[in-house]
Amino acid sequence: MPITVRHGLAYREKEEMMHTTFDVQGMHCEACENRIKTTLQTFPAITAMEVDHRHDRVAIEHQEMDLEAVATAIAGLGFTVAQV
Ligand SMILES: [Cu+2]
Repeated sequence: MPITVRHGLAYREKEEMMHTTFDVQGMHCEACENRIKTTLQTFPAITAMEVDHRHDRVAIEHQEMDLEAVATAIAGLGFTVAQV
């Protein structure tokens, strides 16, 4: 019997998560937060998120990814974004 080594899975488990925080101006309520959450969920590399309109903050936990694309997507909803 050949031994099957699941490289993909092993690699995923070892991969370090990265954390990025964006300063997002223009969120006023939970509905704004939810619009951003829905958009963030379209990025498979994002594994966790915290969207806080009270502190103008969007924090994500993610794998290697194009952060500029995330900023552009949030800006596309009508918010002003800066990476902290
Ligand atoms: Cu709102």
